[in-house]
Amino acid sequence: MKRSKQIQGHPYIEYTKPHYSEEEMKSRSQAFYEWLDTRRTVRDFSDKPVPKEVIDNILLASSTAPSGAHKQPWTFCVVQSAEMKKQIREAAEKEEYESYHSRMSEEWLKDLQPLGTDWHKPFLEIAPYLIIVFKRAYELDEKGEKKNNYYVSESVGLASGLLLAAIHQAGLVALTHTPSPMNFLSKLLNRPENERPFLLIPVGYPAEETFVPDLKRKSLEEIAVYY
Ligand code: IYR
Repeated sequence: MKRSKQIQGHPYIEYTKPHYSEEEMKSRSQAFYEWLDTRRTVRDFSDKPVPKEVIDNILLASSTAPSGAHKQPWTFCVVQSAEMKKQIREAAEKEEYESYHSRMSEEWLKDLQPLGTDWHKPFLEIAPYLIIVFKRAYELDEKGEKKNNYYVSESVGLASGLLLAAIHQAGLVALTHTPSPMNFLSKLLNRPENERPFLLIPVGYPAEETFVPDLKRKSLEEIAVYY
């Protein structure tokens, strides 16, 4: 039984972690890194259905992320309906067409060449689920008064990272898609004024034959400075 107590009038609950030996920690952390390193962004999806329970679980996993003042300032919209997916694809492709043809710089387009992206977004109709992550800029209480959320982008970014890890752990793949501008999603999904679209994440199985760019990840020396 976990012990509980009051601290300054607020409820606290005992927190314990299993104790690993240094050897165990080394092998666990290495195994976790090697497993995460097998996650890839995939752009070719299968239309094979995925049980809703899996999506429910990955959303709950994502929602364990730390957040400013524990406000959990996120809403996940899960789109399954073929009709809604079609509308999202049409609206996203319209914006992306503009982006690829006039809004993005030459340098940006060149940087994207190895990834093979363009304005066509068929995955928005093929993937069995589209998860649209919304950030909640503020809350409205019962009286309609604005209540603050804190570090909203940081919080929703953390939740999105855990979401991608949970998707990977379930044996599925995802694409972090950022159609720009994204406000068409608020309109199509009829979201309230306090919510802003953050990421559009198709989720499903990879297509039968899937190739991904042969990317290399930065070395420890490139990403870390020890003082
Ligand atoms: N949002 C566009 C373009 C795009 C931009 C970056 I930075 C990427 O890493 C990938 C794509 C699109 O989704 O195609």
